[in-house]
Amino acid sequence: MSPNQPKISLNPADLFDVRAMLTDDERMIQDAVARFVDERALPLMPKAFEEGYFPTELISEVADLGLLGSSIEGYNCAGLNAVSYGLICQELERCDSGLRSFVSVQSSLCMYPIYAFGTEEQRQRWLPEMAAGRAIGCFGLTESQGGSDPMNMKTHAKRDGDDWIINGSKMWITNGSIADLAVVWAITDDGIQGFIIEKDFEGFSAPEIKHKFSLRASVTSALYFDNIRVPDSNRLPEVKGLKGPLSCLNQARYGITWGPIGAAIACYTEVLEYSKERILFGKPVAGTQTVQRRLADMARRITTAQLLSLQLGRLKDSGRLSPSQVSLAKWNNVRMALDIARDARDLLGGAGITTEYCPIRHMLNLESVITYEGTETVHELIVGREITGINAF
Ligand code: TGC
Ligand code: FAD
Repeated sequence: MSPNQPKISLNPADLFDVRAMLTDDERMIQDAVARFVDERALPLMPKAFEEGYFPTELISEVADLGLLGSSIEGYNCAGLNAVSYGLICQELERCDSGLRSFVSVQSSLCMYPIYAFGTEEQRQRWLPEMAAGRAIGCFGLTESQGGSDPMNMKTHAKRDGDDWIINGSKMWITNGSIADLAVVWAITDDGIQGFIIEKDFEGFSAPEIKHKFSLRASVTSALYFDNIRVPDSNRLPEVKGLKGPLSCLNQARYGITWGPIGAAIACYTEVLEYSKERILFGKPVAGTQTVQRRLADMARRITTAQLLSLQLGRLKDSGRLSPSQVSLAKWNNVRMALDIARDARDLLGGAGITTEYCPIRHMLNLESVITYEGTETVHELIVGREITGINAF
């Protein structure tokens, strides 16, 4: 560096200028979602979280922005690349993990399997409606006896003429009670298969799970299937076996590597400003070595996560993505955000325990994010299996 070169001023929330590595289109998409978050979504979130509801008035707005099924080509979807989808998740989760969850489930877990494994008729029927936010979807894989081990599912579908009879239940299902359709994975004589269950099918119910301390601004439900008769035309014919649901999880987990970066940035920027203004022992608390080390550590971990997700996105866009790379990034980035949210909460002192500041809300949300879409341990073991060649599950 020449001694005369002017000092470059760095953005504390983007110390390695990751934004400069984005294309103009990617930056434009990020800015549009950031504006929506700041102006429309963020003002609603503390109340929604406190009172425990998902602000459904945002659905048509996220649809108008093209955020539902944004990676899908055709069917009135935006056909964006993977990095753009990641940036969408990052900005939405800067608001609240519940808002990002809504979009992840609709896009990656419900629209994606219909697009990838459905018939043309199913795509034509559901995808444009879902892109417009007029039909809401959910994804039923987890069951109460153990979500980490979906191969052990009990929900089953039995062939009956041109129909299937489905019995069983699913647990912890995002969007369940507000969904018009559920993509449900059930065991059949021919292995695991996916079915589209419509909300008015007789024998289907989706009661909301209450008393949550986490993801309070998101709908979480149980799904019950009591002798539901489902026509074969509602079966997803193009996939059999666990690789069906796991391929969907791959899409959603990829987005989840980006989302928590947004949550972490929200906590870090808020506490950075607070600690510069908080005067203790006659000086800003940000002027103490301990607090500076903690803030610097947050910046270090956010920077690492940003670089990880961007490279993951570039790998995905070039068709070179491996599921274990997604696992490593989901594990790293959610852990990073949860640790930052907890530390930011502490740096706010007593002020950190109300919804006036965001860290406690993000911290509580991230307790779900570290569990769903594969727990931290599941992702560690996927990476462990990749590097040792030994399955430790
Ligand atoms: P294994 O028996 O080896 O493999 C089965 C088949 O699946 C293939 N496969 C994948 N395909 C695509 N993407 C992936 N990530 C895949 N992983 C495996 C595999 O090649 C094989 O195919 P084939 O053709 O040979 O049959 O199964 P495994 O040992 O890999 O799986 C074990 C384990 C523990 C990794 C898996 O069961 C697992 O991931 N468990 C965690 C379950 C989970 O994440 N559930 C999430 C539920 S959905 C949710 O939480 C939504 S929250 C949404 C929100 O609100 O945002
Ligand atoms: P378990 O699988 O019972 O795990 C319990 C503990 O055991 C965990 O700490 C786990 O890491 C550990 N463990 C598991 N296996 C091993 C092992 N081999 N070695 C060591 N430790 C192990 N599911 C859906 O299908 N659709 C949804 O939309 C959805 N949304 C969700 C929303 C929320 C808010 C939450 C909380 C969950 C949601 N889930 C959804 C379910 C989620 O995917 C599961 O909670 C998750 O997969 C873990 O399953 P489990 O809760 O049954 O925990």
